[in-house]
Formats: sequence, structure tokens, C-alpha cells
Amino acid sequence: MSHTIYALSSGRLPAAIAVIRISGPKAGLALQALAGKIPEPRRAAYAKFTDPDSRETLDDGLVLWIPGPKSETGEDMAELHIHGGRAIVASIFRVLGKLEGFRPAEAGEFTRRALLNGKIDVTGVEGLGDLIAAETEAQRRQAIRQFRGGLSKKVETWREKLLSALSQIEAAIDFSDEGDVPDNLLHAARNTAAELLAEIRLALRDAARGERLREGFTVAIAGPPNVGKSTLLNRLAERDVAIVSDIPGTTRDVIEVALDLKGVPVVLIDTAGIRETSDPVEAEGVKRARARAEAADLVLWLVDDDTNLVPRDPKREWIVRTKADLMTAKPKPNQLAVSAMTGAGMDALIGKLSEAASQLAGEPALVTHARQRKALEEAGEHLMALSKPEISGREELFAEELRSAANALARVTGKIGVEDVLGEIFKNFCVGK
Ligand SMILES: Nc1nc2c(ncn2[C@@H]2O[C@H](COP(=O)(O)OP(=O)(O)OP(=O)(O)O)[C@@H](O)[C@H]2O)c(=O)[nH]1
Ligand SMILES: [Mg+2]
Repeated sequence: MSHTIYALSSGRLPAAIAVIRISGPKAGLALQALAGKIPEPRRAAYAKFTDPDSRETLDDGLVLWIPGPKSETGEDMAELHIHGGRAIVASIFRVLGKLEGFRPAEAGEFTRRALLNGKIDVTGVEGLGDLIAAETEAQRRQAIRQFRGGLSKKVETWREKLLSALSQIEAAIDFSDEGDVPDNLLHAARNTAAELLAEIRLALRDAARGERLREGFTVAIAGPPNVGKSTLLNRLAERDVAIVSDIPGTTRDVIEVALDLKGVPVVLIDTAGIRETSDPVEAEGVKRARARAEAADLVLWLVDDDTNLVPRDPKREWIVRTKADLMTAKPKPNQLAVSAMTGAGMDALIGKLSEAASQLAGEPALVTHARQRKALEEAGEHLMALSKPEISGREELFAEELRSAANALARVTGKIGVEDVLGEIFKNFCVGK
């Protein structure tokens, strides 16, 4: 029989209220021991919590009783809402720890039990992880859609269509004398495959956007030393993050700041000024600056003179003239010119940045994790294989490709191969989740 697990599911102590969750076959026993009663299911009830050995009152608060299987984990569950003091939580844990068959939950163990009991599928677990990690509105929207089964419902309908085509073909193979499958069946299966392929491709088209929205839109601030990169970063972040000085070569480490621009998470990166240098420490900084600029979604290339630079790729690189307060000439139309000192031109720059970042938002993407994308890509490859010339006339191979495509889809939701992905999907989960 499995253990009954318990954990603090609310945030850091001390806090006004702490929530302890209990799940497992003996969850009801914990309520009996601590609160002396099991309240009506799914209704909050007031309770006094006592140490069953010493009869000492530990705290008072609310209890919830959620009997399985209609609970989050599918098991009997209880929640204690107590005062959020460290000693109070410790005293409740002490009582629970003494009960037989009880142990503290491991990271993500409540969700893991929900998964194993079929209360949630793998994409739901991924969505839940993202939902809790979401820091901006667009991230929240994408995560809640995933958590509520956006992707898995789609994938399940695709899989059902494939399985139905497959079963007809298999039946035809089994019942015909020569193993011949009527052409109309093969034709219908090919049509289904083509339709699904189009839908899968459409979902995959948004995958890069979905994955990026989780991580954030990265903007590297780069350029020669002393052009005002760190000053601009501080101004955009509205706080003093990076050291600014008139000595060229001030910044060496890569400095990252997270911003929320119109609901889209933006990671701003300040880097070392790029120049030839004999200082090995600065040279390392320059190397890192180059690498970050290379990997960023967008590079703001800063210049503080009027040399006419042309961006290599205007979509991914913008030239920004800094220290506009010192400029003698007027900025040219369409030129991005800012003064981090006076704030001139900052609104225009921020507006353009928001616009670029918000392209990541839009309609929430269905595919948001590399794991999901890879399984879908694999399904797509098997569907494409159906039209290969070497398959025509070979019904077993045809059926095999259909089966492989259906299996790849089943891996998206974890219908098969769930053991292989447990480590990956739970790696960022914490205790109490
Ligand atoms: N007048 C004026 N001075 C500025 C402006 N922005 C930055 N500066 C000055 O330019 C100098 C260099 O600024 P930083 O922000 O340290 O430049 P950086 O590009 O980060 O330099 P490195 O880290 O050395 O590559 C400092 O003395 C800043 O005060 C501006 O908008 N106007
Ligand atoms: Mg700097």
C-alpha cells in the first residue's frame, strides 16, 4: 500500500496562513488524529488542532476533506489551513510524522500521483509547471490553455482518427486471402493522414513561439565600449543594475534583467563593449558578449557617433544612436536615437520593443515544449512516409507507419512512454506541488 504523504503547499514561512496538504489512503486518519473529526467532503470546517499524545492545542484553523477518487491526486486528500508560523507548521509535521504509513512528500509528488492515477496527462503536468512559473499575462494564458488540455484534446482526436484508419486496414489484411487491402481503404487512410499532417504542421508552426514565450524574448545590448549600454539597461530596467563609468571596458560580465513588456517576458542582456583587447578578463567578456548577441532574438547595436551603420539583418538587429543629448545634428527620420540621460527617445524605443516582443504573444500556441514538438515531428514523418513509392502495394508497411504515427502521438500526452519522461517533466517541481 502506498504511503500517505504530506507537505507545506503554500509559500515561504512565516506567512499569515500556511496550507498543508495530505494525500494517500490514511489522509482521513490524519484529520481524526489532529482535528478529532472528518468534516463534510469539500466543505471548509473550523477545527482545533491538537497533539493526540499530549492533548496540547497546537493551533486552530480550517480543514478540508476531499475523498478520492474525485480529488486532485485521485486519492483521499485533506488540507489544513493553519497560521503560517514556523513552529506551528513544525508541530503539525511532528504529529503527522509519528503516524504510521506517513512520510513527507517528495518534490512534485502530489502531481506525480495525479498523473499515475490518470487525473492529468503529461501535457497537463507541463502546463501546470508553466502556470506556476508564469510571470506575465501572455505566459499565463498559454500555460492555462495547456493545463486545461488544449494540446492533449487535439492530439487525442488525431490519434483516434489514425487508429480507426489503422484498424480498418488491419482487418482487411487479416480477412482477405491474398492480404490485399481494397484501394478505397488505402485511399481514405491516405486522405486522413494528409489532413492530419496539415494540422500537425500548423501546430508546429507556432511551436517556436510557444517555447520562446516560456523562456522570454531576449534582447542583447551590444556595441563598442563606452557607448552607454549599461546606462540604457539601467534606464529600461528603471533601476541601477549595471555599473556605469566613463572608463571604456567597465562591463565584463553578462548582466540580465527581466522585464514585462505588454505581457511578454523580455530578458534584457547588457554585455561588455566589443573591441580588441589584450586584457584577458575583458577579452573573455567580449567573447561572451559576442555569443549572447549571436543567440539573442534581437540585438540593439549601440553607437554614440554619426557613423552610418547598416544592420546585417534589420529584423534581428537595430542600430540605436545613444547620447542623443550630445547630438548636434537632428536625428534622421526612422533613426532610433535615445538619451538615457534625459530620457529623450526612450518611449519610441520601448514602443518598438513592445511591438517586437508582442509578436510572441497573440493567440496562445498549442505546442510549448521541445518534448511535445519532437514527438509531433516524429508523427509527421511517419505520416509523410505513407506516400513513399516503396510503400505502395505493401500493406503491412503502410499499417506499420500508421501505427508508429499513432504511437508518437500517444507519447505527446504520455499515453505511452510516460516512465521515460517523468524525470524531465518533474525536474522543476518543488515540494508541495
Ligand atoms: N551625455 C550622455 N552621457 C551618457 C549617456 N549614456 C551614457 N552616458 C555616459 O557614457 C559613459 C559610458 O556609459 P556606460 O553605460 O558605462 O557605457 P557602456 O557602453 O556600458 O560601456 P562599457 O561597459 O565600458 O562597454 C558614462 O560616463 C555615462 O554617464 C547619455 O545618454 N548622455
Ligand atoms: Mg557597460
